[in-house]
Amino acid sequence: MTANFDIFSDHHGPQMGIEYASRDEVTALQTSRAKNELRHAYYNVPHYRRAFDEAGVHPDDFKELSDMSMFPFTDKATLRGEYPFGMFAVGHHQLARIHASSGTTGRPTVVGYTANDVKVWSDLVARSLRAGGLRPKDKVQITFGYGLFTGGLGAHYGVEALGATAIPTSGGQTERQIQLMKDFKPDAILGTPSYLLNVLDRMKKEGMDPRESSLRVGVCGAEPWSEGMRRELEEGFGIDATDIYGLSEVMGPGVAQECIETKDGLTVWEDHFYPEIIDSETLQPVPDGEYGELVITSLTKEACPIIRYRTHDITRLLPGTARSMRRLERIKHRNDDMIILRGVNCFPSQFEELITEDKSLRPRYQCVLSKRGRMDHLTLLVEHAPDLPQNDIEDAKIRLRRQIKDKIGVTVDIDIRDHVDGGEGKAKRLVDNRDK
Ligand code: DLL
Repeated sequence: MTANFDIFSDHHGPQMGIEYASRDEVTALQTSRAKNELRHAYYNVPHYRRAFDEAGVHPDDFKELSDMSMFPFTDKATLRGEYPFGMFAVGHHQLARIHASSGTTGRPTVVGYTANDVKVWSDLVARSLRAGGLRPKDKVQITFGYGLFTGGLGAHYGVEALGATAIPTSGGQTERQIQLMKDFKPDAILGTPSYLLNVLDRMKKEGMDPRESSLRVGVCGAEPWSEGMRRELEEGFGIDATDIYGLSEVMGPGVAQECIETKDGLTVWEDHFYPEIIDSETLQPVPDGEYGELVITSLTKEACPIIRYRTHDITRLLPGTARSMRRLERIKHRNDDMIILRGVNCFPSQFEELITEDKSLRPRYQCVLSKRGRMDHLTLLVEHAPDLPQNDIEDAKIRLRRQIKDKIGVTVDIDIRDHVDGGEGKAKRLVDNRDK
């Protein structure tokens, strides 16, 4: 789908302001903000003072952006170790909100926001949604979960800050979502791509044509998704679908957003975040254009400044296009999602690319790891298209197995079913049964 949308049109406003600032202006702003943020972290969060002292660095050593590499990393384990409020730089009376990320194991990571943090976050989500194709006149169905997860409330405040109308349906209850969609006629929908695919499939199953819905745009994120998934959603609903990125430890949704006019990766809002890509083995920064792990430093956060947070997301930094700030390539996987099969490294996203190319399969799948003897073994559960005859299922199975062998170089078992649970929030792509 191409965006029938003009960036110069009146409802977008002129190309001015920080989104279109020159590289030099962005660098100057980042440098002065990073100095403040490093000092704020050092003087107000005991963990950072300890970690900087141990590394032998002081905020005054920071003179230019490349000096950031002297400072120690922060990761999920750091936040867990400081559970619940050890990473907060302000007193409780200054907090407007607390969120937490459940994670699959261990203690949750907890993040706090001052009223100003909530305002900045809302403005960044509003900026993201506008870049992703939303307009102030739009009605927006928000299917991200509301609660401790940052998706629902983060999106909600952004929709309101944009001046648009929020329809806070949260996740799940798909039939009700569809009924409300028919009755309220939203212009846009926000949610995880796997959940929007659920909605699409349910509509078709009930004999509706999703292309006849009132939707014009979908802004999707919170989990990796592929170009194939984008195609499914765009063609299925007759919409433009753009990508939104963020993580709770850094803020929530709205750290980076794909612009609808180019759909070429996610612009990082560099006035509030300083992104780096590191080699996850040497932990050294790599130049723009090279792949590695994304590390983010907040530049303006009051309640929970975050210094060099290791996201574990694999991507690379690219020059700006629709905006002057740098882009992240679509995030296809995390380095902790890697599966190693007889020495070959692979990721769920690679299977997804092949699955979405096959019309007899749906991009609803799960990678199940188990042990066979001493060897790791992978079974790929995949859903087939509705009403596919048994013979075609068998053919699809042989085809996919061969494709995986040829293109990824691994041998896996394929189990094609009429239903694979897609979940209501983030899809669980990897199930590790190796201990069972
Ligand atoms: O998922 C925040 C969010 C909500 C982002 C709604 C976008 C929309 P967490 O639960 O802390 O926060 O999970 C963060 O999710 O490190 C990525 O691995 C993954 N992720 C988030 N957005 C994308 C995306 C929210 N657009 C983790 N593409 C991140 C790929 C994504 N992965």
